[in-house]
Amino acid sequence: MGESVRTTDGTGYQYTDNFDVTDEVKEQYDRDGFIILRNFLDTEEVTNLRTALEQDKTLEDNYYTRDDGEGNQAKMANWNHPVDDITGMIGRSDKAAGTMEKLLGGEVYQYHAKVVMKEPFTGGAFVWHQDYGVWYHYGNLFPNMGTVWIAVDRADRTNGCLQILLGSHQAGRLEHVKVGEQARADQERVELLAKTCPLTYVQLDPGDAVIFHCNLVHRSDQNHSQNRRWAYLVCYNRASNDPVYKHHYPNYTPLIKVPNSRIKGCDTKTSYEGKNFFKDPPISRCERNACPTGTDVRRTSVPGEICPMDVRSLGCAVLPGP
Ligand SMILES: O=C(O)CCC(=O)C(=O)O
Repeated sequence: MGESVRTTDGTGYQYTDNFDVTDEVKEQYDRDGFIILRNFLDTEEVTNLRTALEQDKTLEDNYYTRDDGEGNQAKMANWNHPVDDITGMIGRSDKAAGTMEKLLGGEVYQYHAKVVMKEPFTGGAFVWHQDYGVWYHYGNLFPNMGTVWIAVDRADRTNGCLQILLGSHQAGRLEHVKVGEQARADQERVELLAKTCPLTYVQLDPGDAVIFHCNLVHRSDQNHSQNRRWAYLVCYNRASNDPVYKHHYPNYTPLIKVPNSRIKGCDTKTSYEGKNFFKDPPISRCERNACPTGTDVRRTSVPGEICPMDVRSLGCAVLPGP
């Protein structure tokens, strides 16, 4: 990778309820592809979130894994809709959804939320990718999408924190290929980009957040440390960017925003009802071989192009034809 390696230590905005997406914040997001909000969740909020996730039996029942191609498995639980529990209140809060609306320039809805669970010693890696590298294939016509990534535990270089190529979103969408069970951005292009987009380790304390653009190239290492690294991610789509293909993530669903105070005010028990967990079936159950072109949802794409079925193992049968 490139010569210039940075960390986010000492950078970012201290979040308070007075935080606003000023012109300066927006310019930074547009230039770098991300912003960091320290203390995005205060100590009580992140403690409540952590407790809720640790006690949540549905996470245990609904998590799935993705082979990282390096001998470990990335582990995550993934659901679609925000409800009234603490995870939903965070996703619907003014500080998450409201900030995202200002960064993306219009009304947003929750495209999905997930908990990425990097357990001590065994936590899997994520290969270099752009979220839009995959979401594009689901019929999101514009990259008007982004993620609020919240540290539930401290995330640093020792336990596999997020790594980004600063400003790489400006390159637009890259080609992706399958590695292990993940989609990896074109390696040569990533290496070339890394010469000008500094590799940056996003080191965060619990409650800190990084909000990033869907074309920002990112990855994370395996966790070889004794420290767990869990994160809670809420991914948003612009309401105007309603996906044109029906798939496992939702079409536009109005998001009912709530004031930040509701995060502390809500029950710390998480709820299952209405969330619509999406548990990726194992790759062996993918019906991609039945697909006439072996490629994508429309069954018209160029052979060899990355297939959403391959990436997420949806099974062709669940998606409409052309
Ligand atoms: O949390 C991480 O380490 C990376 C997660 C990620 O890149 C993803 O879920 O797409």
